[in-house]
Amino acid sequence: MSVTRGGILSKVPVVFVTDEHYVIPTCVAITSLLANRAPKTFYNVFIIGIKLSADSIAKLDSIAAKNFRLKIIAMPENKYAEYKSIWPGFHVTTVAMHKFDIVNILKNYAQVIYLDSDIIVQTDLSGLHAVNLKDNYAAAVKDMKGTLVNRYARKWGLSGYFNSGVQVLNLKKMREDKIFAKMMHNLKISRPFLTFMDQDVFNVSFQRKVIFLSPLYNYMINNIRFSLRRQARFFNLTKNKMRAIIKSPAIIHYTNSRKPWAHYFAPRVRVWLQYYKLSPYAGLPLKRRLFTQKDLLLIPRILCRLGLKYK
Ligand SMILES: [Mn+2]
Repeated sequence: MSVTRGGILSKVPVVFVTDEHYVIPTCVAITSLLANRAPKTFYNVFIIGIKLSADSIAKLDSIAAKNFRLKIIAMPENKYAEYKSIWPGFHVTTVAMHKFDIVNILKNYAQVIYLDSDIIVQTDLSGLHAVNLKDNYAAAVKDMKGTLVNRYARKWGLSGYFNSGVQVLNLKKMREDKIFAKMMHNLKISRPFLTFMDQDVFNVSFQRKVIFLSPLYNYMINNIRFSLRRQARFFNLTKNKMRAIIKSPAIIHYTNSRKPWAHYFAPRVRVWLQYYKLSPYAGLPLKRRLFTQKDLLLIPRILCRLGLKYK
């Protein structure tokens, strides 16, 4: 453990997985992580990078801060080709495969925080990293839309269904119980039914060995579709507590299709832009759209409502 003049540093390993497509949000997420940490937190950030361009690598490497180390782990192409030859018709996204593979890639680590790239961190995460996982595989937040709308918990026969975008992973226990092999097996047998594939595989493979965290640590933008009362009830919190979390979550997760880097009008777009302006991409214009594909489909319906068009 490193010792500094101010005392002992708490080392927090954080893992991201990104391809070229998600480099900008990854940089912005890291920028927010560093902007909001405690003075004694040392972030050891690992980027599992899939086919990143030289410019993207340079941008990631240009993020510099005290008590911070960033390591890009460039993954070889066709790493999972063997699975393709074993199972005909095998198809999963490469990013998802690398998420399962964290347990093997970071083989010297016992416990890490995994973060999706579509997030903003608003607090220090050493407290989250210190969660005692005991013999659970992970700590994560329940996915409200996935549970109530998509009914994934019922579909997979689970008592709880978590979102895989923010997870404290017990890599040690996962290795002991050969979870990677289990994940590959579940991927194979459940493939025809999967609609939300990598999150389902995490849920089915971990079964009930998961600690459910407060929504503070993964406030999913999708939850704004539910009333305050319903959110409070789902997470077993008082309305006041729930309101405080919605107002200022430790982690904002942009789970909806309107991503702030791609759309002018998106929930919590301003907070995302604030960190974008502090990131290595500041000054480079984003390619944002006014409408999503879904919005365009709504136009005829809106015109009908206004009496401007008849069915
Ligand atoms: Mn996500």
